[in-house]
Amino acid sequence: MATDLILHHYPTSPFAEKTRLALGFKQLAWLSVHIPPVMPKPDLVALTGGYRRTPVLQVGADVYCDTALIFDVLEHVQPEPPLYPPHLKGVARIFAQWADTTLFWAAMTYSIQPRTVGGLFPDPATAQAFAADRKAMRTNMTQLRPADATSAYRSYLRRVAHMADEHDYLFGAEPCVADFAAYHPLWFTRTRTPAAADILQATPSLLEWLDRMAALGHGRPEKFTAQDAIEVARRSEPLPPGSNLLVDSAFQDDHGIPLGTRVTIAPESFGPEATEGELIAATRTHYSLRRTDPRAGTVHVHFPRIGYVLRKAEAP
Ligand SMILES: N[C@@H](CCC(=O)N[C@@H](CS)C(=O)NCC(=O)O)C(=O)O
Repeated sequence: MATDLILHHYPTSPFAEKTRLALGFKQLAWLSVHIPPVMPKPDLVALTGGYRRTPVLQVGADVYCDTALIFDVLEHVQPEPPLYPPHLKGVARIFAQWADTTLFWAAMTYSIQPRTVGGLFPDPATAQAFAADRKAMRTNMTQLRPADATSAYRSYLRRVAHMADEHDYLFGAEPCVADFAAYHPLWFTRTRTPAAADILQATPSLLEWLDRMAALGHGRPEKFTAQDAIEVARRSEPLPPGSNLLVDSAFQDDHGIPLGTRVTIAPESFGPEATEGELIAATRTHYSLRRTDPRAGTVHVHFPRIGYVLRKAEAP
């Protein structure tokens, strides 16, 4: 059974940084496959069947989409130190969901502005290709106006700083999922758009917390190619529901869609690309699809339940 953790990501992605830092926190070894930041992504899509967001975690022929689910897998693989300490489980997950959505979009809209865009891309053509790619991804979401995003980001930074004023990490003496989720949008502002990072100066306790988080490192990455990752999938058997790296397997039917149905799963917002396959699990926490790819063979692709839309596939 292949057990190597293979992370498909690119260096400048905030959600990838969230995951790299969690790998560092847990001191894990992992294989690093760099993917393109914009479509097309044929090697990634050979594994996911459509999902194109960053990052994706592969273990053998099991493909885990979205950092919310990837964090559950990392916790399963290496329970210590915990991302979900028992006394913080509820509040830390709810905070993380806020940080990955509301805080993230305020930070991105504030950070990517005319005075920073020159520093983000090597040339105007790359900047244009990026803008067009992300515009197409935003078809299913409402967008903040830049000035509103700035006001919101300032307030959010102050609120999170109140937490960092009290202890070394947001909820106490150790980091938990909440810290990783709040870290990556601020990391983007600080490291990717330094011309806009002045907004962080008003909250010195956050700057110290950012340094403490950065010191967790990225664990032990080793370079790997996309072709080798696809070969790992092709040679591996996907794990049956109940014995994979996810927490639960009991069927929970909220949609009137039985297991065995051909379905599609797509993000609720940001990125309309759907994955099609046979529904083999729909649990309280996640969906799993089985699909067969000409290059990767039979794979199981897993999504968190929250934030994803499940539909019956259209008849061919
Ligand atoms: N909820 C997703 C969000 C992932 C996400 O939006 N990632 C950004 C990069 S930081 C993305 O996919 N951008 C488009 C791309 O990389 O193709 C997660 O937690 O993984």
